[in-house]
Amino acid sequence: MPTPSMEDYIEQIYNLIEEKGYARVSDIAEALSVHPSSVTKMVQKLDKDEYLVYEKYRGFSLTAKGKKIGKRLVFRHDLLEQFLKIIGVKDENIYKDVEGIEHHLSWDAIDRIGDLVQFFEEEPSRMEALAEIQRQNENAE
Ligand SMILES: [Mn+2]
Repeated sequence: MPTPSMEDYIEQIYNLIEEKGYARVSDIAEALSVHPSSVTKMVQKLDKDEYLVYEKYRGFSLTAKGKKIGKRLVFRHDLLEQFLKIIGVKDENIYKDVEGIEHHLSWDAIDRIGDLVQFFEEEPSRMEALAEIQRQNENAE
């Protein structure tokens, strides 16, 4: 298993703080399916880089810098989920697929995907036209 990146950690810490008001090593380890010792190591690095403030035994809080990036990461994750849903990806695949691609796209690509999501949402007939193509392709298989 590849080591989850700093982005994954910041994203999960942001989500945990939003949901519960705090993030502990054990919560982060569970959210990312990693060993607590990996969390401790990464948290120290994130502390050093000023994304969060690490207080032993008390959990962490994100700095302004950490919050700002956390917010963008969660926005990106949610946008990509929306995008995959719109293009017809099965619900069961969406979370894993987003986790797989989210760190590898430029912010330019994210913004263009945002345009595309808007393009479909503004006019439901566009989604219907796409669904029609998908039905045709399914039937042709
Ligand atoms: Mn994610």
